[in-house]
Amino acid sequence: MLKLPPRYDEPLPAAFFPASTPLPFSRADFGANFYWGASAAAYQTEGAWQHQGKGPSIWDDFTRRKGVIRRNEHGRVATDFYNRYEEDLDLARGLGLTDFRFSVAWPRVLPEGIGAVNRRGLDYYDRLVDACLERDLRPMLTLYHWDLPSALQARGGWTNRNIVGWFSEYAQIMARRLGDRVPHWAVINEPMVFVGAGHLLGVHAPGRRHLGAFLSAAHHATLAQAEGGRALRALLPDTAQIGTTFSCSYLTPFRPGNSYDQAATRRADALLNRFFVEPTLGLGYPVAELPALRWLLDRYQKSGDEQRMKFNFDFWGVQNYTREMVRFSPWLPLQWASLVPAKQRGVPYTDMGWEVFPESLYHMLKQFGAYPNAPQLIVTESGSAFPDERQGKRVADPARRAFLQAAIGQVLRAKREGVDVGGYFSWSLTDNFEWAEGYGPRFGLIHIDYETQQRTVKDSGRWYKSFLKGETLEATEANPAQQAVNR
Ligand code: IFM
Repeated sequence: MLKLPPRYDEPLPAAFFPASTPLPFSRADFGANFYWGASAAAYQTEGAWQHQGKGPSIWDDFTRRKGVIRRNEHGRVATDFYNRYEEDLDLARGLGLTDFRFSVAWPRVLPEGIGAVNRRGLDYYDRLVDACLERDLRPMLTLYHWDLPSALQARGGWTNRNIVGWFSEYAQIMARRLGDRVPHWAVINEPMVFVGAGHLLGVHAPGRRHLGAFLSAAHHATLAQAEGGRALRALLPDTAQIGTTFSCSYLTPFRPGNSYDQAATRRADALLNRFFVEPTLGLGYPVAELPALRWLLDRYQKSGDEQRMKFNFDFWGVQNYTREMVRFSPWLPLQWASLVPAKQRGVPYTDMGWEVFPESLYHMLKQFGAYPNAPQLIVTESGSAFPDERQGKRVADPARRAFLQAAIGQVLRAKREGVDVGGYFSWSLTDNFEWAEGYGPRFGLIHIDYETQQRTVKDSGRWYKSFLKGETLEATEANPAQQAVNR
């Protein structure tokens, strides 16, 4: 049977707007220095895949394989951000954002991954940064958002320990060129996703399904995230705020009173939420919960690595979309746990199949903020995908708008309870290429018509704009999701 994606029109299910949302609230509640942004990534938006000397990336290669991406889509044109960045930055400015997060395509700057620099590629990012600054948008630059140069993959990519040095050289090139103008640097985007989906599940580039590849890539990514931080700090000791970003999900046992599910939840938490975070603090990997990681230690960790994995980041980027429910599973050897899909649980879900559960962001901010030496947290991604339709000049997206309002409310809730949260970046500024899902799921505050590349600010974007202008979000009947809560 054809499974239609979920459509949520007003009134929305109550899950969109939890009663814990601290209404009313306005921008002023977050303080004057809070960063208000939106995020994007190179492969998902730039296009121009062979333009002006850019080398191929593993995503250029992976998307050429038949059947790995929905409808065999690819990022060769994407949202044409490479050519249209000024228009998009004008729109971002028009929304009243203070910050814009983008990533650099490593093979655009270094077509072979190392060695000769592609001057035109570097010039492009120079222009992009200047274009942000001209519009009073503070740039946050992510060094690695998954598009590894193919030339480095040919040498083993993340499974080759030399990647730590290759990555450091690349970081230094970017710091030397843009360090005078970029205040916020994010070293790596969501290591667990590109390592896990790319090396264990095989659904992302480079498409490997191998436990050894996963463990070695994971260890080298952990080393690279710290080494990248050190490279940036050495060159930009006074000017840069250096962070890195982590995917995370609030996890609860599927059967709350069941001790097997409870233990499985602790293991899944170690894998999905703690694995890349704790080594930065000098706590090492969560081996007690995941004994299988001894294999990683024995085979890939060298003497001195515990020190090398440490780095005192200025901020952690928290990237959260949903919660997961965990069930004991005898079939998954690494963690003996599986995630029960939202569809099977009968709860509202997004176009990604992810449960609509904005409180997850609050729980993860609390969890990360509870580490004794946690740096400042910045929500560098938060968002939701729903099918949108443009009607003339309008895109009515009540579900995304409510999700955005509720997520911002959950940030305030954590902040009021003492968590040091410095900013909120919505994923994403525009609709874009959603990896294995192609162009189907739409996360943007701005709609893209992929045939004409026409941009249309959605109702969620319009609401964000009025919120950033100072409008208060009231607990009134005017809010469609709140109506559902009040019914
Ligand atoms: O689109 C991705 C992004 O590249 C990384 N974080 C999650 C987003 C939604 O899946």
